[in-house]
Amino acid sequence: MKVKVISVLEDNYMYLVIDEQSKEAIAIDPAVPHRLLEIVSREGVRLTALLTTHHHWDHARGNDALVKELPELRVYGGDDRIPGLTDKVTHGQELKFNAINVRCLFTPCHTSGHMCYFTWEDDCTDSPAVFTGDTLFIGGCGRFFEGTVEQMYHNLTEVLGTLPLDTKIFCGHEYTIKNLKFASLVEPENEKARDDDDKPTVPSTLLEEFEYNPFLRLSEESVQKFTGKTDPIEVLRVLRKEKDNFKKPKERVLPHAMLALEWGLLRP
Ligand code: GBP
Ligand code: ZN
Repeated sequence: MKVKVISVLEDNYMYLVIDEQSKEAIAIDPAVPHRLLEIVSREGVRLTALLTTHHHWDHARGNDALVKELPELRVYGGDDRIPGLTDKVTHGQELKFNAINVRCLFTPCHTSGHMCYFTWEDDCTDSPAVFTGDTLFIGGCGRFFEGTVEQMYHNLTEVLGTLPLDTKIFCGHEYTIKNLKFASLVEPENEKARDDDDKPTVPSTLLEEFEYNPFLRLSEESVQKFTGKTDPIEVLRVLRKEKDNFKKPKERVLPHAMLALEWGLLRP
């Protein structure tokens, strides 16, 4: 199983997953059809299915054009708002595309019909992979547009957090640098939360995420201290609220500098 990572639009990822034996492939969130088709033909593979994580246009808007081009395509997803949907999937449902196995994981909250897709290959020693759309990012998580903190807690701890630790994480957006800036604000003492530019983008692994992603570290004392809460759901609620407001890190520093000036601690 080979995963081609394709950067599109401002900061989205779409993915082409290839079964090298059969030369058949499936795509995850193919938002820019002509880019996908270019790669499909360059790789010499046959595209058989689209897996859509959620209905947002920057993930799902390519479906119609692809189905027009390749009318046999199956379109999987968990939300009726997904264009071209042919197969609505449910939690735990397993799909098979030659040697590629997919388990659908229902993770509502970013949108009410969000699905993640856990994949592994038959008779293969490779690590499994999970396509997390806008539920889990490298170093962060998705906004709660259509769901509750309780749902995201369940998604992060029970659904994604219990996958094998070596599972590769392929997410829907490249937000890593900004997420790690927030992570090092939450846990300044956590070496792993540093916002070095050479930090991995996709894929990371679940084990790595447990080391620096504050949204998967709700029981850590440092994260509890930052949020002023101990109940993990409350910790998550505060973390998400802080991240929603975490726009321009410099603005957070500025008021302190102004105060220091006022107090005569700094020379203008
Ligand atoms: C930033 O802060 O860098 N660019 C901004 C954030 C996923 S995309 C943009 C943002 O809010 N991104 C969404 C998110 O969940 N971010 C996690 C975070 O900020 O921590 N989207 O494109 C977003 O889902 C969208 C599309 C949203 C259609 C609503 C509709 Br309707
Ligand atoms: Zn989204």
